[in-house]
Amino acid sequence: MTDSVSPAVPPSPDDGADRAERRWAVVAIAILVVLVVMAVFAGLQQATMPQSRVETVDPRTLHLGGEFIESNLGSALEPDGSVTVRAIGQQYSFTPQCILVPTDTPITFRVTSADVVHGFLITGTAVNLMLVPGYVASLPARFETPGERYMPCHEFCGVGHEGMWGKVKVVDKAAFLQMAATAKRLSCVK
Ligand SMILES: [Cu+2]
Repeated sequence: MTDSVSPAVPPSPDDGADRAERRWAVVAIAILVVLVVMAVFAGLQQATMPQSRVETVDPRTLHLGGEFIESNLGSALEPDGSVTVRAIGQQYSFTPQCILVPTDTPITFRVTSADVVHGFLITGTAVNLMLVPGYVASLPARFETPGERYMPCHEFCGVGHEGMWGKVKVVDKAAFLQMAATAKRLSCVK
């Protein structure tokens, strides 16, 4: 028996497909490995280096006591002259529905959600927060000119989402201070 008698094997058309298949398998496995490494890295990083400032609050007991009890919502004048605005988002409204703030004053928004994720956005400003139940969203702001602005929920939160919006009324600082002299918590809800 010699090699010379065996006929030459023609290259099978399957060979190319086989090679391409292998190449794609390698690519798919590489993608999987990258994703697993990313997931492990993100998990470890979250566990070892949590965000520097996370404030939690129990969404089930907001109405029973603590910072976000109804009587504490609205705008409060602080001893240092700044204003803290506390509000809640819930399906499908904000409390208070109309927020009153003064011009030319450092303002801190402190907002949370009583149920699902909502958005808190004041049109024409940089105020844009995500309200996640269980967490306090906080943001400093300042309004230069008086006027009325809309405050729509911009995170889809359920069937009534498009009806969820409030207003922000920016009033002259002097007028605000006058109102703050007689009421501890201010809003423009009528
Ligand atoms: Cu909403």
